[in-house]
Amino acid sequence: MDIKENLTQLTNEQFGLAPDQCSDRQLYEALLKLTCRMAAERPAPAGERKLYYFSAEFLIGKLLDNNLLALGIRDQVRELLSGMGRDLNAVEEQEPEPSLGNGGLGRLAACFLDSIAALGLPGDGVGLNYHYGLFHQKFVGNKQTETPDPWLEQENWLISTGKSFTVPFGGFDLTAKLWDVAVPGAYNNYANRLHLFDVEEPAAPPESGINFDKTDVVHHLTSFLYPDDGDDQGRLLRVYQQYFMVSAGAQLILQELEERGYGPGELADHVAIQINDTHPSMVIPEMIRLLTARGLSMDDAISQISRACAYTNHTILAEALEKWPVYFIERVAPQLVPIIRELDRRAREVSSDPTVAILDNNGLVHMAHMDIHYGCSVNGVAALHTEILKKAELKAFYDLYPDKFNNKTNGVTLRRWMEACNPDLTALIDQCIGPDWRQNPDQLVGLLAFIDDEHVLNRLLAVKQSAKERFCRELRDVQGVELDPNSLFDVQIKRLHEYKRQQMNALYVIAKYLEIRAGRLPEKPITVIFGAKAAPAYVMAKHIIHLILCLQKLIENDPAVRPWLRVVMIENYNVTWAEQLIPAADISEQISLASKEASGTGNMKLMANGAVTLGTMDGANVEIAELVGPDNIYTFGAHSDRVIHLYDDKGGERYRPVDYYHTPKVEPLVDFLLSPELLGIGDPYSLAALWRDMKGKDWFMALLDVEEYIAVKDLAVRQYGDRKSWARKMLTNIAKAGYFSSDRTIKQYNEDIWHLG
Ligand code: 26Q
Repeated sequence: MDIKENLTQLTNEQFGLAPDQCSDRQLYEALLKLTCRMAAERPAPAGERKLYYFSAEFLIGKLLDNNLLALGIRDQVRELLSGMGRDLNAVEEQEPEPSLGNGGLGRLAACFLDSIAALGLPGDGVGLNYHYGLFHQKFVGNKQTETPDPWLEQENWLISTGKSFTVPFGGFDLTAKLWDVAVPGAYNNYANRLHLFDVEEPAAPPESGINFDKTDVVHHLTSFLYPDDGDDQGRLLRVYQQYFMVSAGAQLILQELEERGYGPGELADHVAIQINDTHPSMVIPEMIRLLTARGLSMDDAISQISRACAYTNHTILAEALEKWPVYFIERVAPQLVPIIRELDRRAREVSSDPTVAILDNNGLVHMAHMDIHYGCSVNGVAALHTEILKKAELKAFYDLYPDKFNNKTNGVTLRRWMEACNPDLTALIDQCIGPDWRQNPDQLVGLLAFIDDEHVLNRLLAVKQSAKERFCRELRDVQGVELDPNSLFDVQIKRLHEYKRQQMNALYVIAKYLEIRAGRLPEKPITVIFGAKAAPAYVMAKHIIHLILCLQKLIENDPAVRPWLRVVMIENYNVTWAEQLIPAADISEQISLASKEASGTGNMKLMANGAVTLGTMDGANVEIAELVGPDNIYTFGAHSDRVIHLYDDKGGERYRPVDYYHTPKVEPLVDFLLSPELLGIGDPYSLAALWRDMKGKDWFMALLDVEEYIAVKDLAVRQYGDRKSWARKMLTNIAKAGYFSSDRTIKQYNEDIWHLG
């Protein structure tokens, strides 16, 4: 049966209507059913070894468009609908976004599943079915407020498997029901699965706000995704979530192993487990528990798990490394405590260095330490990040196990982040180099043959211009803000964190504001666009959002400045906004304090869509800079070795923000936070708190780099005026983006770690 007949049958069955009589909503539901069914019918890829990618987050974003593309029916459906006078985009707007992740780590997991399936490798995701994803952000009185984000509708992507597992918590058992989301592979006829576990009786929706009874574990275990800055009261529930996920996941692995005809003693030959940061680390003791219960000796169980498991580190911020009090684990999963103690005892036999122990003197279990001792691989997510892990953060472990350490520079799926979100650019690339770059993204370098082709350069500029216009229409419709699509779009989109230094970008805005007020106009009107959520309990991050929103307001109401400089913060920035904004960006802001951003992945998405990076030598920016060369990127700021030196007490040289504050260029910018203009708009307490912090603490050294940042950004704005030369920069960035395809990353994981046969 072809697509048209299928769709007609579905709309008839469900609504008693022909497709052309259906509302967008009805068409969405019918297409969801159709694609869900087609994907679910596909077989899993075969292989001697199967991967289980364990992650507390899978930020999958909307799935309809993505799945139509992977199933190879996107163009067909689009034409079918347009033949009926309907628009696929309008239908796709009906889909709620599943925001089952905080940011980079969760989105990376989603890109990886897409690539694993596209490469035809056997690999499933294992995670939790949160009923509310990351909170919905609203701005009220120039401040962020949070409301719950329900995404699960009656019609959704979850496939009921009928499978369930009993998870033994201290004092009670809980049934984990397994739901699957099908992950169809592009270019083949296979599909993998994203396994999402849920409680049997999820709680009713909360009455208001995002607070709930965190002690009612039975009903609330899967209610909410935790924000990446865990507040204390939720910490215990987070451990419950983690154990629920890994226990049910480990039981699923053993069940599938048995179904494939293998015994528990053959686990490592047939199973690879990737631990996405430390959130799933309890899978190690849990699997040991299950294996010994099935008759393996402790030695054999440890040997199996150690060959099967691999760990990815995503952060070098010490405060983000998970350490759970042993009494938490005693309460949540007491059966794991003797196993963890045994693992600690054995680790102490390998090394007497107390800094590599699993259990420390304060009764904390260091989850990463367990992963490193009892996994076969430890990887960082960009070259610089892995080097810093080896030389600094995890040096003691690197000395112990040099062969376990390896780098896997992140990547993004170009199917979602070019093909799906930027069809005009995709068409232009196809016309230049043909369609094969999809399966072989390195072929994008073929675009360099057009570096002097005026026609191609002009079309590239036109593609960018129309993406900007499209974005402006969307923003006007949704948020009521009108922007100038002829201005330069300077884009910083990522979680709000002090180390990412949105505050430094705000200081640039202040610098420009003051110059324009003084009569010095920029070469080109600039629109500074932010998208960022702050963890609800992260006070300083909220002060920074407040500052940005106050600047937005100030400039909106200033007719002298407004034609030259605008600031806008997108409300509720999420994957769906990213898909619209990334094609429209001219400058990609990647300005973290060097050494702090493990990789970044937005930098890759923006580059692939022709934005030019303005960044520090941090994370994957370093690799971007190497690939595109100095003419096609703007870099600035202190390098990571200097930053690391400024942090350690040994050198005697410490960073003191006041030394940088008391300079003629910087002081007026910082002091503007307390200007009558801003105090007239904002909350004096919040602005003063931020002012005090910048001057007196500035832990992430914004003042160290701000002068150079402003100078380099001004240079970029000037050079943007030379349209032809800018188009060449754009083209070079796109041409070199092939390296950042997650297909490349996954091939490397497979070759070096998973060996999926
Ligand atoms: C921890 C404890 C309690 C509650 C929440 C958390 C938590 C949750 C999520 C801590 C961290 C995260 C997410 C981290 C993250 O997204 N890291 C990013 O990973 C990307 C993919 O590798 C990198 O590109 C980014 O550089 C890195 O910041």
